[in-house]
Amino acid sequence: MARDHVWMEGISFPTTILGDLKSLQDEFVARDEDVIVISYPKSGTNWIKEIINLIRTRGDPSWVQSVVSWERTPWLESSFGLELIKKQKDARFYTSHLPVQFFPKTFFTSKAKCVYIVRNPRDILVSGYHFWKAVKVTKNPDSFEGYFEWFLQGNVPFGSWFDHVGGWLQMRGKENFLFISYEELHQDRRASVEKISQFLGTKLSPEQLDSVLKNVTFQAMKDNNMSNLSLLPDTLMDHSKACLMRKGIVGDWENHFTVAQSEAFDKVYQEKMAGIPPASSRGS
Ligand code: PPS
Repeated sequence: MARDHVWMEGISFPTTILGDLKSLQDEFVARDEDVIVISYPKSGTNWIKEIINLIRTRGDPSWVQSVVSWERTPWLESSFGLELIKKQKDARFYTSHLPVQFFPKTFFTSKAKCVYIVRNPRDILVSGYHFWKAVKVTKNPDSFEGYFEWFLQGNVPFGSWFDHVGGWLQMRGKENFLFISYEELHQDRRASVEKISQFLGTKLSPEQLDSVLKNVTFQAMKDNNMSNLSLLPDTLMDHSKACLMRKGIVGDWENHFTVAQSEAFDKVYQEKMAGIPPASSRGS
């Protein structure tokens, strides 16, 4: 059954969002040793999480093959995730889709390391259109045309892509921030994993690196029930309608957008992103 969004300060969220984001912002204490993956939904969050989990285990896949991803790398903005983060001891690793203005204040004065993944927003739109149809804790799109408009207006989970990316890109240049793109991961997975492990200060042997790479292919993650979200409870997701590991390609938007939609998207992109240089990847 379709649900609606929850609105806070003009931003729409899934109904699983913490009721009190203000307390999270004021009271959560980020630690210098924390590692956080931050992203706009459908950017490749789970891919980066898997890579970092495997870097942390130096390529040993037993952890990613035995513990579900939302317990390995909990969500900061859900009460379930927040409780797990509080129980994590050293070297906490968690994740968030929150826009920058909702993030815990202590984070900005800490040395916590953040990996922010960006993706071509056209592919994000397509990925979200398919995924949100199956999610029971947010508003479900009923047509691609309708969802296209919602996306441009920012009436989608976690708000406008343009505002999210524009907000977080202000952190560019800080040494505890790494911006990486879905497209560069696709183009050169080995170089990207090396870049992430270097950022995290973990030196991998050639064998360990090979094992990370082997376990983060699209097929390996699709086949891993601990990573593909197939074990999410039916109360959250209708697994007959969509799956996380859908296509995993660059440029699927070209199979969905009409010429008119492509032109309309470009126009909004130019307007909203004027003056904001793209991250390490193409945003357009
Ligand atoms: S979520 O629900 O917001 O956390 O989704 P997120 O993980 O950010 O994004 C899901 C998309 O990432 C693709 N994905 C991958 N692509 C290539 N290789 C690997 N290993 C991989 N893992 C996840 C996934 O297929 C979703 O993209 P689409 O375009 O829908 O296939």
